[in-house]
Amino acid sequence: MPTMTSAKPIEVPAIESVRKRLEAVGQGHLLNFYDELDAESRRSLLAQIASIDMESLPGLIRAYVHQKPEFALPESVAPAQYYPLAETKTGRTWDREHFRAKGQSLIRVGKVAAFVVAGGQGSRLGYEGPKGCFPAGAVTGKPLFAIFAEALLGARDRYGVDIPWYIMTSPLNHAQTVSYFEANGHFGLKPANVMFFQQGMMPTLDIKSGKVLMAGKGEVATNPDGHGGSLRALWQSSAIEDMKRRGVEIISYFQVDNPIVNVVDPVFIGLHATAPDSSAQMSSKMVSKRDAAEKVGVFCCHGAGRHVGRVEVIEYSDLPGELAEQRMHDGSLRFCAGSIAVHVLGVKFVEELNRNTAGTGFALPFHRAEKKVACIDPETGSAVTPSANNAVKLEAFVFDALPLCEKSIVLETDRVEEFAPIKNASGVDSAESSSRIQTQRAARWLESLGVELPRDGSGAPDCTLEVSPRTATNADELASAAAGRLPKRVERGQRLAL
Ligand code: UD2
Repeated sequence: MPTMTSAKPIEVPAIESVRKRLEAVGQGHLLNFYDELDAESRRSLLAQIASIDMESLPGLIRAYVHQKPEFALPESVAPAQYYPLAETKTGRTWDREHFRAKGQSLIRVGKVAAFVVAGGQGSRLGYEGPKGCFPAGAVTGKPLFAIFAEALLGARDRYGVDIPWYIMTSPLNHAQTVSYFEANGHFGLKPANVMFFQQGMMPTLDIKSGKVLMAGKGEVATNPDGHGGSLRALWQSSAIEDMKRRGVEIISYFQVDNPIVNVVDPVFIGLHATAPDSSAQMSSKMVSKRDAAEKVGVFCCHGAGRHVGRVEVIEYSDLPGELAEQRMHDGSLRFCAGSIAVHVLGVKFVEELNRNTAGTGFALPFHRAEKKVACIDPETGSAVTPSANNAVKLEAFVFDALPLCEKSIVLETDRVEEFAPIKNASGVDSAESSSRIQTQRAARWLESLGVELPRDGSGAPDCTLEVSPRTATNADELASAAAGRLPKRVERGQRLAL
């Protein structure tokens, strides 16, 4: 199975040159315990240091540690235009079937690859392993990775083509992820079509001094560089090269936490590639925000200035309250387009982003997160278990590439059809809420096909349902896939997987 490396092998430089380089940027403490280390630990520490762009640190520390960067609202910010779900909703009419046909033909000829960002840890979930191994099927308890594999097997059945799948891991979960796929026979996919590569890491910084934290005497504390790091990792790992060799031009991007994501959506792909207001660089899906306070980024556009018309996601924490609350005449939110972190990217776009800066890579802005990070005291070497935030982690966000696109489209989708993320151990966005949405979606599809369903007093389905994306990704596909084998009715409390 192809495992791509995230960067060229690193040559370990001589200790004296490393010391000089570190001292020049105020990070000499990283070698405080060097003399105590055995030969292997010394090598590994020097290799880790060599992999970090030390020269950029003083600038980053000034910008993100010694101050909190102020968010600048784009000039005359306006809500982004979008292709609405109900074609009459915004007065914008469009021919869904036309774009579906366009997308289907691109998929059929092998121009589309799937790409999941799976480098983050499931810590919010209280789950130890890679998040993609988390049991997510409402009835079967199938892990997220198995469900996505079934979506790709379903696409193969429907379009008669193998869709290559690129999986971005991080050093925190790479080996575990790869062995999980091996142990499970790649969930029925051809191993040659499943590619793994690791994202980049950033040094974790002390919140007061900006000095790089040490995880141990021979180990620098690092954190994954955010899902925005995927745009560089796709390039550095040679995944883009591999795509080009296969004739892939379009990347269907999704997060590892959403079991009902439409992994290969022909309508979205068709719009991205052929709509007149798309430059086929990067496109996005949105759902209507539940309420003004929902914690999702919002699609906006620049109403004036150099980037007039360009689309941008503004994080909920950066969107001023008075804008978040603004209403239309019908009472709906003016800034209603919530990001579900589903995108389509052009292979050419990712390549150009990386090529444009003569091999040094392009820079998305970083976002600062304050965290508690266990480390050692750089003077004494004793362990530090912080009780308050002691660290700044820097992460890039993939949606910050949107303003780099000439023209970028946003497609509205229905929450129940495509968004049931598992992020928290309980409550909102938990396995339980995801199972409820999976059931709700399947119930809709089954009822539209004439199956009787039990409902409780609140109108919610009184059963548990799961439809594998291999069987269907919408009611029409379910009608043809399950013709003749659908029950007439589902019993109260029944658990049914199709
Ligand atoms: C993200 C979006 C939010 C909304 C939501 C939808 C951000 C900042 N917020 O929130 O606006 O769209 O998703 O579900 O993006 N990942 C990596 N490497 C990293 C960091 C993350 O692969 O270094 C992956 C991670 O495995 C997961 C995804 O990116 O698949 C989302 O990351 P998150 O859980 O940090 O983002 P979240 O859910 O807070």
